[in-house]
Amino acid sequence: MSVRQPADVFPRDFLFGAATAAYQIEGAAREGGRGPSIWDTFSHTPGKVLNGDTGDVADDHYHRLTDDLDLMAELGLESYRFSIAWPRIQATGTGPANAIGLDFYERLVDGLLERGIRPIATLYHWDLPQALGDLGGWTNRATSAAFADYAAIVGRSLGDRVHTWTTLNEPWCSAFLGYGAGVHAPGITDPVASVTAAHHLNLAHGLAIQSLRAEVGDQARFSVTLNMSHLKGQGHRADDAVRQIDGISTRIFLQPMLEGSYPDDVLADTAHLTDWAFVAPGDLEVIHQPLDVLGVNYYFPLTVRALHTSEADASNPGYPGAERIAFVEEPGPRTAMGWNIDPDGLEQLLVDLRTRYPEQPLMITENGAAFDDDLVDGVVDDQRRLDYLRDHVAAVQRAMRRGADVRGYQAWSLFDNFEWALGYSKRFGIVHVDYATQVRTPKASAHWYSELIRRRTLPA
Ligand code: IFM
Repeated sequence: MSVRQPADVFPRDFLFGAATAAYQIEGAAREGGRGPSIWDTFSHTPGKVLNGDTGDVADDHYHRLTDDLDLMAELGLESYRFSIAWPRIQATGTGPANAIGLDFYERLVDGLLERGIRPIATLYHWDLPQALGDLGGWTNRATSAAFADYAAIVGRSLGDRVHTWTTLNEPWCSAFLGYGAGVHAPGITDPVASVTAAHHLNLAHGLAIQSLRAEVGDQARFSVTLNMSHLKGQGHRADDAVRQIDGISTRIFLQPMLEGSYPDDVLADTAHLTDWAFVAPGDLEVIHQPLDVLGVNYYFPLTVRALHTSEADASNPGYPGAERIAFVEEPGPRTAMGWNIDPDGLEQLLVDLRTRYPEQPLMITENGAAFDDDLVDGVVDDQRRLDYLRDHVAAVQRAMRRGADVRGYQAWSLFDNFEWALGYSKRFGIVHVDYATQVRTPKASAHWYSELIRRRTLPA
């Protein structure tokens, strides 16, 4: 006789975990044979990162691995999503593997497994080896091939122990913040370069899945993580405004990956910029690989509107081709990033994905909030983050009741860390990090999250 779980209990195999990324927490930037990445260069360039912050030390996780693993176990995490720093494995992005770098991730993965925590490994969370950056980075097709070689190296050594492999984290940020808006490394502001980079990231994803599958076979699951928003339209031609932003931010990745084609409307919207000659015959077949899981990073909704003919073009360097679309500031509660808080947006996003790709399992690979925390007498009472997490987990549950096949939830982030161009000014962690002493203090949200994982149900 099967025992049915009550509808408000998360399934046993639903993975509750937390996420981080290498450059944001590891530090040890010049140790163990690690080569420089484009983020080392960018953060060391005056004026690029707030307060001149860099990832040189970050959370010093590289040296505190065992204590950090113990903390994850104390919190009861069922999974841990981390990224592998490509320049630790290949200092210049090509050539033989660096044994010291591989050893660090072997110790991380083995340490997770010893504690009963499933490893979810991301191959690329933005720290491209600088030597590849010097050759054009993601505008250079050769970078995609180099990425496949790197994937094979890592797959060969860790493949049998990683639960889920993720190729890229948020390729929109890599392509459009890195090569279009220039606010992320490598800091280039060229719309054509940004669209070219998007294609080479797609190609890298497909090639890496092929390499990983060849090395790992059926022993792991394979995925990619996209940042997605819930889009709302306003004003005249509201649907068109949503369509354009959705196209250049999400469907430019999702459709080639899951359907093997670029959206016609994205090709048309960008036709004045590029003829897409960088797409070679056969590329779309390579990009179109079956995915065991699609990773969803959700933080906020976005409202957009089409400009009237009397209005000047909008300045949207992260959205080439969408020059006639404006972003609308919505009232309502916001996080310290200025992002609107909208759990219903997550529910709707998941339901929409389920409608478009009914067979595709999903996982929330990032969700969380930055707030200005105070550490008082060893306690961080981050009620607003706790509320944010609780309301978004509840939204995931509602989406699951409406048919979305969601396999897990990874809170962003396990630790306060280096928030890219904003340096250490924004704290996303459920664990507070004192950057002067490196003392870790679980916040109220971490205690709440532990309890959720233990009970597997949201308190009424
Ligand atoms: O810190 C980032 C992370 O690296 C990628 N997703 C969004 C987070 C918050 O901005």
